[in-house]
Amino acid sequence: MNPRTDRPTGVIDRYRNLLPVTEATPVITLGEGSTPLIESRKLGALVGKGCRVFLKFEGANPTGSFKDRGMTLAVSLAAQRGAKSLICASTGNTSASAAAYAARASMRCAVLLPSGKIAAGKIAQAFIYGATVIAIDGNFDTCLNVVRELQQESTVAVVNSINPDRLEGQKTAAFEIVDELGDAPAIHILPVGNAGNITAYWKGYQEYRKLNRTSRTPHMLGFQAAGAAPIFFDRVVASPETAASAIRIGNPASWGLAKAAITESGGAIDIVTDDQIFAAQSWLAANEGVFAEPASAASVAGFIKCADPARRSASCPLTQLPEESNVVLTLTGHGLKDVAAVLDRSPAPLKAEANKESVLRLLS
Ligand code: AN7
Repeated sequence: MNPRTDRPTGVIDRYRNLLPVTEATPVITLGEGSTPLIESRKLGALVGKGCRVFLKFEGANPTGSFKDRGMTLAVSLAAQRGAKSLICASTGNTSASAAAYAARASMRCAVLLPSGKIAAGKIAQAFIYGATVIAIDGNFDTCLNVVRELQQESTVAVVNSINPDRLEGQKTAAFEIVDELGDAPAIHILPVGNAGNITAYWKGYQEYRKLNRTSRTPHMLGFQAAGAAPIFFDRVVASPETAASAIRIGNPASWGLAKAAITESGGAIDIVTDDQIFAAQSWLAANEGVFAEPASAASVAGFIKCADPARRSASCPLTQLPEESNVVLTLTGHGLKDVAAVLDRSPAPLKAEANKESVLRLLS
């Protein structure tokens, strides 16, 4: 606990009993977790029936994404096992988080990134936290294959979500939601890339159900970008394409686990186009004051799509949403990670002379 505020100093501190740590585990933390759960009345109004919609804003984590939850655990346990260096493949957020927690643990960190496909803010993070940044001529899936090879040949700790410690940490987001709402939501919506997060949430909700801390588990509803939707189309996408670079993944590592989460929860996987993603990102910022990166806006785009009975599929869990249900959307990363995605579609600023009349003319 933080001695002055009683606030937990991170997810290991907050949920120690439900995580695979011991007293001997050195806790490498930046105070991640305990992120805001923000109600959107405007999204709630789209489904009506007294339903409430909440945004779990993971952009408020120390490096600006949900990855910090898994990274505190993965790096703490790696440190306990004596690791001196970390490696990961990434579409940007995992590398930013790994680099930060490695710095915190005085470990070396190398990140393998698809060349030219990482948002500038995320690359800047990898550099400033002191990681060795390696650009690979290929996509994320190619990078992860190289990491898998390295895993067999060396003693570095791999901190991709193929490391189960990552998912253990990430499940704490589900705990927080139940702790705050008093029960699990009816539906949980989130973007899907490498499919670790949907797997982790489902694990968290199931564990809380077994402990009787919830009366139910939610339907898990995942959204992939239309050009990078291997789970939706049920086949590997060799050349995934989407402007939501974080989820530009064609062969997800947790594919099978994600399918299990969807099936067991009575959920679904669906797609949204880049245009829908950008429209949702803009809508969210301008209507709720919440700036999420494009991949995160897939949650909102998906909710908006499925709130419309004419556009959702018959199997969409929103079709049978009972009255007065809660729906939670995870916003996985902060909008400031990728400012180019916004500036590229924004107009130039209005120009005024440095006097009152000139400004007033523009406001009228
Ligand atoms: C903002 O950083 O895969 O389905 O290497 O950064 O658990 O992969 C990022 C994924 C959603 C998808 N939203 O989560 C990486 C990486 C954001 C992300 C996802 C990612 P998963």
